Amino acid sequence: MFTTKIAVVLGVISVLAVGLSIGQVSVYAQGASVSIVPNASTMGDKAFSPNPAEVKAGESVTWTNDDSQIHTATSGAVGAEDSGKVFDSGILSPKATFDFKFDQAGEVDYYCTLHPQMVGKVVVS
Ligand SMILES: [Cu+2]
Repeated sequence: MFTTKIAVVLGVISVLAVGLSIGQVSVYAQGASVSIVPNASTMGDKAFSPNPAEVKAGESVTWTNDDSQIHTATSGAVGAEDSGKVFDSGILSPKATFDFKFDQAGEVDYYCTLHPQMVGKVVVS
C-alpha cells in the first residue's frame, strides 16, 4: 500500500515535470528576451542585450529593465520622423517589462528616448 502511494506520488511529480518543461519550451519558442542592462545609459549599443535581438515573424520580443534607472525601448531613431511608429514601450521603471510582436520580416532599429545613445536593433526573419 505504501509503495503504491509512493508510485502515485512519483507519477504525479513526473507528469508535472514534463508539463513544466513543455511549458518552458513553448515560452522560449515564442520569441526573444532583451535585457536593459545595469548602467545602460552609459552602455551605447551594449545597453540592450542581446543586440541585435533575433526573432521570426509572428514572434515577440520582451524587454526587461534590469537597470535602476527608467528607460524606454522606442523604434526608430532620435529626432527621426519614424520615432515610435513601430513600437514604443513608454517609460519602463526598474523591473518593468514590455512585449511587442513583430509580424513583418525586416530590421527595426530602436533606442531609449531618455538616453538616445542607447541603441539596439531587432532582426525579424
Ligand atoms: Cu534610457
